[in-house]
Amino acid sequence: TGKEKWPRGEEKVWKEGSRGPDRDVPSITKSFVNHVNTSLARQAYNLDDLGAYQAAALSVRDNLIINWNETQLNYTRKSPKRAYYLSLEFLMGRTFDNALLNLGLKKEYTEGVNQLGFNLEDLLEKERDAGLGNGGLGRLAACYLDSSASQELPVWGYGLRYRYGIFQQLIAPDGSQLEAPDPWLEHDNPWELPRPDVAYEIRFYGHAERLDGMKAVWSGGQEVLAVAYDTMIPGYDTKNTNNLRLWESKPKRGFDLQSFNAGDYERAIESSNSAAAITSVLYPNDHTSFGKELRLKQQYFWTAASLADIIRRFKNTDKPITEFPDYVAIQLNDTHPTLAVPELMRILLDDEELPWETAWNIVTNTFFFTNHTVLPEALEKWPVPLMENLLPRHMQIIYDVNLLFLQAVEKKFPGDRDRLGRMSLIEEGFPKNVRMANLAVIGSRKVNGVAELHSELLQQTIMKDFVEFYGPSKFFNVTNGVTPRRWLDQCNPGLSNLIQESLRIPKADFLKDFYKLEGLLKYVDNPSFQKKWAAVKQSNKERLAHYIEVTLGYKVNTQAMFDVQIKRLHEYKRQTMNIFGVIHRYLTIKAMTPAERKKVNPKVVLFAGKAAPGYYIAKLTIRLIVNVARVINEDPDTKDLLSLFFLPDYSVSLAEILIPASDISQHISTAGTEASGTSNMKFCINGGLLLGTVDGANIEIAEEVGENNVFFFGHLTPAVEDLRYQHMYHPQPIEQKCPALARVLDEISSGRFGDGGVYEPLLSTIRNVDYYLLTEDFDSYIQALALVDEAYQNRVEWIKKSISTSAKMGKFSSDRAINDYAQECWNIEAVKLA
Ligand code: B1N
Repeated sequence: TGKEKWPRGEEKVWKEGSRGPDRDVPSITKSFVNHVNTSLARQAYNLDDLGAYQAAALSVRDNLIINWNETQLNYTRKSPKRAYYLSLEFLMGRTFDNALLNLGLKKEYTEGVNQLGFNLEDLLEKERDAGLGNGGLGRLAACYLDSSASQELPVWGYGLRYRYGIFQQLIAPDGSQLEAPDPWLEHDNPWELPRPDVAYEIRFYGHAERLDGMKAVWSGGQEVLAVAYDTMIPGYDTKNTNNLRLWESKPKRGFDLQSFNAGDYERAIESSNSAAAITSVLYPNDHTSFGKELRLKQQYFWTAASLADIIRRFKNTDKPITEFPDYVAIQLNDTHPTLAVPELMRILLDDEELPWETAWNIVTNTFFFTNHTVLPEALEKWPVPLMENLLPRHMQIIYDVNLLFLQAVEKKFPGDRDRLGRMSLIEEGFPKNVRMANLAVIGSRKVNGVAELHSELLQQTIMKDFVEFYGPSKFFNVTNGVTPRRWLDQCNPGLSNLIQESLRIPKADFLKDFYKLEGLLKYVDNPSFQKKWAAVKQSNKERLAHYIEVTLGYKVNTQAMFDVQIKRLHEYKRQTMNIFGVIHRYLTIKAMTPAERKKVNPKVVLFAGKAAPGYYIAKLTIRLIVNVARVINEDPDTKDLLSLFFLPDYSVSLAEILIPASDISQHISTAGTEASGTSNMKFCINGGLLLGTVDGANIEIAEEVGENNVFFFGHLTPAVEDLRYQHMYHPQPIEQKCPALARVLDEISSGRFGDGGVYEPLLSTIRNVDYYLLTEDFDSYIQALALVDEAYQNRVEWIKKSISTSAKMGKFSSDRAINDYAQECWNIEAVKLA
């Protein structure tokens, strides 16, 4: 609206004073030098790579801020409906390279820092990963921010600014995992903007006094300050720049003056320490809910601050509160932010003084809920006594919601007490627990899983009663996706360039419309293209080999097949089956004659991943892998044919090196346990083939790329329940069930890979209950591995598979996924910059 009055002072002076973006080399170097001299107070004489990275980052940040300001002003003026992505985890990785790519300034910065005596690649390496997440769930949130910004959708992320992200993983001399803190903020973070003026007081404890009706007053207790830090999220090939707002906790006052004056200094800082503790560290457990008070505090602190911020922004539009759901959609990333449901009720009832019905209507039209796992140990439950103490008013609201809800269930299914028991927000027991998934379902407009199979399973199992109550239309699927900017162009520039040359379209065309990759199909049989395709893979393997040599001191054979499994360590993901398979291969090669060995497909097996610090079996698995590697890599009989590495401290940045270099990757969870998986998508985009079970998004990948291009094995989901029942009630010795696996376990027990006794607790989980059914799938796994070897021997056929796979991965762009959410849930549209 060009006719708006200039808000302050002389428009001309403002306009002349405002700097445009620095897009040419001279402006970039000028800005860089200026930041060196002023922001860092340094000069050419005392500037190292770290300093140069910081100066370059600050100059890029200036560009981002200019775009961010323009975008946010545009949103404010147009007041479109907005969506908010509430996630306790954002696994962003590095920002610098991605910002350059999205701004389209990589060439200019390469040239600029070169003129000043630096190498851009070296500067990129100086940045620490923002590791504010555990794995897939957190990385998905990061991909969704990139896609939202790139498609000019008005979406903000809300999370916590952990002072320590996911721990650093070290490997001890005995092979086991050690954890060290991740001080990612040590050298300042140039990518964030502190917003000390954006702060909210968050209450804990105290008491809630009921007024008449459904209202109450919550007072007393402790108040903690939530302070905003903003991270700019640039869209690709657009000026549109969105925001990720992370909250830091601070004491409301520096310290308790009363105790201080009374001379009790320790007590004076105690409460200030406990306030700061809330955002001090990311919980490193995925797929387990512990019931720890600090975790509940994190969840409330974050949801309350985010809602206060969202409501303040909404109120600035002067719309009546009843129109809230017309302007605001909030996505709950798993159950972690479910307290937002009673918190919004509290605000609407107690502050806005709306009647219950009106308030509940607003709530249930605002929230949308994504579930990410069906594993029972991951389902969040909070002990009622803990909730009552920490959040007394929310507990009242939860009881009220429950009462009205169960009355409605009773009306629809009269006399069905079991059903009421299952659907209740309160699980009976000592103590009672609040079931967060039930609360999230009841409080949301729609509920989705993250891949077709997972969404089906949800509806058939943990949400069955709710599907029967609400009808099926409340439940749907959004298959996950990943951003092609980071997971193709940024991590694999060689491949991205080759694709561009061949398709003869601007990069932005296929990076923003990923289905365009299908154009590659016409080159599948073209020998010169095949050669180029293979050459890119080869150079990525060499890049990885260099990394392995630098970090582990081993030279690897880059002519060998690279077989990769990288993900959190978990029994359901069955890294155990992979390492047992490696041992099986080792024993097989050992038993061969030299002539037979000549026919073996040489292979490098790579693992990486962190184990939750308290997850004993997962940590033992790491120890086993490391110690098996020590034996295999030193054995002169086999080491040219088989080598094995555990790469420590898996991260987004390490994934960016590993994924483009893989020939085959493993996604071998017990059928029905991996909700989706997202690295499976990243490997296939980069022309790595997939060895997997019929689980999660593997199924949809095979549907897209063709089953002949995927190596599937193992039992299917419907068989799993039966098999487990058999294992429980008709156990059979492992020697009968699966002799090949029994042999491998015996070799481990016998001490072939170091003290066998160490691994007994791990081996006995498989010999006894075998909950994840290794003994059922191992034989078909070994057969599948043999098929992989056979296929790799015909290199041309393999390359064809690789090209055809990449070409058909369009569906798995997070642009598609985010559009599904925008249309199915949020009802938001792109907001163009004028
Ligand atoms: O979410 C990913 C999926 O692709 C994976 O299959 C799924 O395992 C992962 C509690 C989780 N599910 N649940 C979690 C993380 C942290 C936590 O505290 C649970 N992570 C997943 C993206 O949809």
